[in-house]
Amino acid sequence: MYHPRPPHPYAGAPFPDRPDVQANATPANPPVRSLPALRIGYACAAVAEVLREEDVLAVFEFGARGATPADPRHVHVALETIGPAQLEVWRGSQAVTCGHEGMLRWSTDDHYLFFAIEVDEAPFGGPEQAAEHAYREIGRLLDGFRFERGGPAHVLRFWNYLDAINEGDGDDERYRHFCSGRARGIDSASRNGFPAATAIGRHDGRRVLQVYGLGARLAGTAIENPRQVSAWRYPREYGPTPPTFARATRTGAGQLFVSGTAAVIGHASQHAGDTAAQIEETLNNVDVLLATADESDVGAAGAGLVLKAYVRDPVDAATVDSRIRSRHPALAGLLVLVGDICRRELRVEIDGVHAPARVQATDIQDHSVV
Ligand code: 3EB
Repeated sequence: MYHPRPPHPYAGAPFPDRPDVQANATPANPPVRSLPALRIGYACAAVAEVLREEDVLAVFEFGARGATPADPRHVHVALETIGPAQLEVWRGSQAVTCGHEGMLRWSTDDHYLFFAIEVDEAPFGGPEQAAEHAYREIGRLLDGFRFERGGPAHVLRFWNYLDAINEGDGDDERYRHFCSGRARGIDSASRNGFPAATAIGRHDGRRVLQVYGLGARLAGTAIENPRQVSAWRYPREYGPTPPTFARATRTGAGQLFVSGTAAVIGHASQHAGDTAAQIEETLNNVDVLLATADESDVGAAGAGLVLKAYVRDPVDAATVDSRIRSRHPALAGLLVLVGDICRRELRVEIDGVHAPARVQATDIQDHSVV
């Protein structure tokens, strides 16, 4: 369907299924071959209260203003919310330990590893070097990390937030600089291929690159979208270094992390400037991705889907919210944030996670904060 193009350095980057290698399995510590689901939901609550619960792996506080976090599990993302300030809460399945390691914060329930880093761009001279540094630091954490029950952490998912993502023309756009630095720094964090990702622009004027992500005891499997050229194969017109992410990651728990998805078909943006048409196209892309990933039980209603939508212009928030809810009335959660998408003509992007019914029944619904 798409024209062949010269191989890119990342062309064919494999994401092989790795058997779960559990180095120190003993009769007292038998190998655990399955992964409990990560419980993800949104809440309107006080951060301090949520952090008191011992299974909380991470709390993301969205909103223009937020406290400077002290607890390593607390991240403030300065994207405006529509309505009251909102929290996203990740819960593990047993008591969490956490700490700081240089500029990094991390937490683990011994199944999952959460990590976050904020890098001030100024000392690095811009988003490119800041991104390279952020990803190298994450790589160093991963290289040194072992779960107590054995084995390294495999990255499943990254989120990236930077100020003024579309500033600068052509190859000087800050997003393109970010992509170049990320590609150089991401080695240790992408041994099995690229994880799913999101990259969104903030409007807070703080030139601080924020990267956070999730690793797990079991490697994930990358899934690409047949309607879209793989991002790491984007042609030169989108910048000197293609974005290094997979369209989705299937986790060892059976959950599906969906990358930031926009109205891109092949490699081209569709419906420039038309939010209503872009949101339908974006939802079509998500549907095709879910079908490709064999999420047969998601159904048209979107049961088990927890989504986030990013709108460039707050004026579009209500339309986006209602279009998503009418396509997926059984949605488990939706948060609409104001943020810039990495191509200027794109007005909306969606990401999220789907938990199959089997996973929800045992792990999610009992504890969900939605
Ligand atoms: C796209 O399809 C839209 O650079 O990490 C989506 C998800 C997008 C992740 C990234 C970019 C990224 O290309 C943009």
